[in-house]
Amino acid sequence: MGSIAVCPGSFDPITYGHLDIIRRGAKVFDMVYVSVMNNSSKNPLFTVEERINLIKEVTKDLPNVKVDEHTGLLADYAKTVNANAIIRGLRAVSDFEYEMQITSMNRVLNEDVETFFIMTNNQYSFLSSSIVKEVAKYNGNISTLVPPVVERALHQKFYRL
Ligand code: COD
Repeated sequence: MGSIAVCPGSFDPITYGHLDIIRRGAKVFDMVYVSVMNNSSKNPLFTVEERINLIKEVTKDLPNVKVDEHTGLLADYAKTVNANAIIRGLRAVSDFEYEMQITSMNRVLNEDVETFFIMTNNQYSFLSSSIVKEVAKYNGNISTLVPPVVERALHQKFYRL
């Protein structure tokens, strides 16, 4: 059996920071499932379907990346795709405490899965979906933060362009 990883997230929407983690993960693992977790506690800008379509578009050159969605626990999703790894990105010390908490919980819920952290690329260390949405909303330049297809989708949401 090859190595199968899940790269979970909200991806609302996908940014160059996410994409960098996905690309680097895809070099190490045989198969990477990028899974949009349908997390009801957040109030997303994009529907799950829209987020999936954007991720598919920007990862279409990566043959070992599959895009998926899941409602429920990440640990259960990992079992359904036979994953032995979870990939997470780390940006700053502020990410650490939250990541430690969910990593420990996921290990309790599924002892067959190990979480791996990929350190952000310096140029994306400040980048998050929330910041991108904020800048896009006030018509700031986001061309270095998200792929063109995502930039267009954001403009469409905010300005119906
Ligand atoms: N550089 C590097 N990494 C980045 C960057 C960047 N600029 N931006 C984001 N990332 C990484 C994040 O650190 C994360 O690893 C991943 O990319 C996705 O980021 P987001 O913000 O889209 O997704 P999150 O962090 O909101 O995802 C949280 C989950 C949806 C994975 C989590 O809530 C979850 O697992 N929910 C399901 C229920 C569950 O099982 N909960 C855990 C058990 S308690």
